[in-house]
Amino acid sequence: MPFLQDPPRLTNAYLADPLLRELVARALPGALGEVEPELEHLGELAAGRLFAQQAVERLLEPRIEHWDAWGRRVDHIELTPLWREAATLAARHGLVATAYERRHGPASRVHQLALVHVLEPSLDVYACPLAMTDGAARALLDAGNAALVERALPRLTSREPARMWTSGQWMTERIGGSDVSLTETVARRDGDDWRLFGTKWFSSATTAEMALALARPEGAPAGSRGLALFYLETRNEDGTTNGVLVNRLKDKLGTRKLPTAELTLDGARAVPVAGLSGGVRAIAPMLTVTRTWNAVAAVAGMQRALALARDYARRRAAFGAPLAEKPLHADTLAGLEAEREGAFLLAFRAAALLGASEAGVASDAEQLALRAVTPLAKLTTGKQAVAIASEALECFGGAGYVEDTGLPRLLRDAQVLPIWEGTTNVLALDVLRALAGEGVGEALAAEVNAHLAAARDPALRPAIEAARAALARAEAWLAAAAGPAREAGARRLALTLGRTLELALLAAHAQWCLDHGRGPRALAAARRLARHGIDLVAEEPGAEELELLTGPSADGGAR
Ligand code: MFK
Repeated sequence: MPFLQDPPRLTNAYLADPLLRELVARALPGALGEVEPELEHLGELAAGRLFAQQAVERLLEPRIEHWDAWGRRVDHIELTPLWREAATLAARHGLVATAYERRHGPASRVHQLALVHVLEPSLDVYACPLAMTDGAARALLDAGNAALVERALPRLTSREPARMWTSGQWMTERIGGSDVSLTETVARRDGDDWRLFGTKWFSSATTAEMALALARPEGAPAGSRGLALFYLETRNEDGTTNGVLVNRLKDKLGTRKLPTAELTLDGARAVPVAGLSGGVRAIAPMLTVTRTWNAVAAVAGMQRALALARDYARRRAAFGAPLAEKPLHADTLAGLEAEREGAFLLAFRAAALLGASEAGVASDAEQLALRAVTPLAKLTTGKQAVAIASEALECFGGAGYVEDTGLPRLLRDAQVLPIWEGTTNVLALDVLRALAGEGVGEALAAEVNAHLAAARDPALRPAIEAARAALARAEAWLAAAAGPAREAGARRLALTLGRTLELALLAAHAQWCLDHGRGPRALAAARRLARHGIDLVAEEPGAEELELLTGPSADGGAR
């Protein structure tokens, strides 16, 4: 007997996302007539033709040809058709350019990333090369290297598909991973040029025309201070490779359309971006941008997963009624939506702060808060993205575990978000470092308090109280914790701060919705998020517990 079940369907990815529409209305009130038609157009494309094409291409993957028919090393990577179309769409719709044209001043980052939010879930992680491209543009501008800006920026921010370049971000090495201070790639002088020799172990989107790479100039000291940031183009003018050999493509859990490669740099001609040291400092602006994109990709993925799960709940009947009418299923979906709304507002707050900073209008406190909000947004939303994708798959029962529904991809592609661009723990330590900076903790607290102060409706009181209590506990912990306990608690602290800011943003947004006739949905989400719990600092274990759970006793004394 055939099993006939209506598959989940999508409707316009912009129009069917009230939270995104509210954000756009708040951030770009004077420009709605200009930005909304494009968002609606892309929303239609994302939910319609591109969504269908994703299903058709489900099994396609990029392929690498190392040699041409006549024995020349070419390392040609053939992308999937949807990725080729994504490159065209990205240029035409200014998915990078919008941030640099800055037609809407400080709100240009929100505008740009709203476009990304609508399209990315239908572009099979094409956000990866775009994030790095955007980050490279930012790093070159911040380094103030006029020659490189003049050469690369018009390409990186082009709206012409044939002219637009993408950039790689080459940091990770076999020995290094998160700890880039161990970088082995060396830069040797060759007349007026520099040449890079070494191996890059994870290079995402290897079809890029250029890359920013960390390398150690010959004779420079060990450690990260001895690293410099280099600019290189991957091909020579005649199309031959610039000393960049693609050894193989990675066989990854997800992001399967994204060609991630292991590279050998064998004399790649390169140019220092900002002198011959301080490479980590020089690449930090790129990380700020890519981590913001990561947070936006996380919330975009959550929205896609929940849109599918909600639609399916109306089509799928079990135990005598559509799932949407089953109290437990509806309660599950409501909890996921509340998490998504907090995460969404945090990701876009990071974007708004970045936009204000780039436009030169951020207050001193906003500038300081940005340093902490970026890693907080990246690490908090990355974890939520995996949890929500996992729950969303479960909403489909067995179908969520079956490949040709297209659903498992949602979980696989979410799982990269807490890993690349700094794992949760690496970013939690980054938050600790950021909070050690003068005024950063105060600026972050002021940020939380300002949003809470905007929330006046009495129904928001439990959410406000939960956020105030969590912030106070985090501040007390930070003032008291020292030594290994401080490091051990870094993740709990960071997730508490991330979730607290989410709740504060959601409370303020709920108030805006009430004030502007947008209804009580966000208020319900704020109340629900507060009940989920936002304070992980409270869960701090003792040192003895840590030893019992990770020491020899955890392996039955096997060590
Ligand atoms: C959908 C979106 C897709 C996104 C694209 C995906 C592409 C995927 C490609 C990758 O995964 S690339 C690899 C990603 N790898 C990482 O993100 C590295 C993770 N490790 C870290 O982030 C470490 O924290 C770090 C390497 C930065 C630590 O290095 P150090 O040298 O031990 O750091 P240190 O000494 O704290 O900082 C050196 C300088 O940089 C300092 O400035 P000063 O020299 O002026 O003192 C720091 O203040 C500055 N800095 C470090 N992190 C910063 C920063 N500045 C601003 N923001 C930061 N986050």
